[in-house]
Amino acid sequence: MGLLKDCINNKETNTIPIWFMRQAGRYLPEFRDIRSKNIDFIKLCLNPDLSKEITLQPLKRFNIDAAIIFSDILLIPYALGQKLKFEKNFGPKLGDLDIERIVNITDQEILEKLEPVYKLVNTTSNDLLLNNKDLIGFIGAPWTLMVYMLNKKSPKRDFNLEIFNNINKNKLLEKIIQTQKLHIKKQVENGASIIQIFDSWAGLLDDKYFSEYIYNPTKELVKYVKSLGVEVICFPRGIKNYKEYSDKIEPNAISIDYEVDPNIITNQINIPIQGGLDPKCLLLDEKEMLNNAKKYLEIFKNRQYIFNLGHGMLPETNPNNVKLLVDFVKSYK
Ligand code: 1CP
Repeated sequence: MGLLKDCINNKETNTIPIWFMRQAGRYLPEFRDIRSKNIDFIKLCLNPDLSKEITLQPLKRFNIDAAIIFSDILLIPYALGQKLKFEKNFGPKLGDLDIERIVNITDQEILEKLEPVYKLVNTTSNDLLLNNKDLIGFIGAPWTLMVYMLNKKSPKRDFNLEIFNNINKNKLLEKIIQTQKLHIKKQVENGASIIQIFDSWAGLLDDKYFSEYIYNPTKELVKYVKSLGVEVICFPRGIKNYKEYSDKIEPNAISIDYEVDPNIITNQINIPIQGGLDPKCLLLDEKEMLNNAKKYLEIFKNRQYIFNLGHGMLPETNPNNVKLLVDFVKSYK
């Protein structure tokens, strides 16, 4: 299929593969236009025509190698019957968590709620704009989902590990893993050619709990994606030990956050690396932005590397800078 897949599978590519986390989003006026007319974010995610249009928006502007489906990791708690809304200037707000009820939700009920997402994947994967490009499906890692489900809001606002006390964590974790397998399978069946696992809050967890909440559950899902014949990229934002993570989990590629030192990681890890550049670099002037990008290109010159950011694109990013950056990476020799 696309350059990303080739790169992950150790094939030579003429240019460096490139895409961006949050490449469809608020920095694009054409996204803001649709968003302003669709106040309910979940309904927008569950509108296959509009979410397809949003998924393809960045491909119409930039010479990038992949689309990522326009959806959200929090559609899983939603499909499991936990109330969810996105409030302006606040972010996600989740309702009370009833674990006993959640574990009894059937696959059928989940699939009914998420059917529009699979329709989106299906119609997008058949779009001509995706000729020779990859379509990335995704899930939130079980740990990050548990954080949102228990904290009921972004941990950016406040977070205390004590919310994990006195609840039946194993039952919840098991249900999340089973649901994520279903969600992965449906995305792949409908044409997702790569799966990315976002563990955006991995950095919050104490090392001593890593096996239980991050390594074991994520490893199980990585194995599952591979069993479907599709590549899997993991993004464990904010963790200290990317080498140990890669060795334990064995994804096909690893996406690094902007705090990872590229000079060190390149000598520690053998699998393809993705990302790294601080999204704030796209707010700098052209020369400074490209100098920062060049650093990553130089360091990762002699290995399999997918250009991306160290976290999602910021809403204040100027799309012209994105174009300059893509063209720079694409012409880099
Ligand atoms: O207009 C708006 O206010 C909506 C903003 C928005 C967007 C554009 C949200 C709400 N979700 C999305 C889309 C989205 N979410 C994508 C689309 C594809 C793309 O990357 O272009 C993806 C992959 C996600 C995944 C996601 N959602 C993550 C993991 C990646 C990351 O950014 O760390 C997380 C943590 C979420 C939760 C979420 N959804 C939305 C917001 C504002 C948040 C973050 C809340 C927080 O800061 O805790």
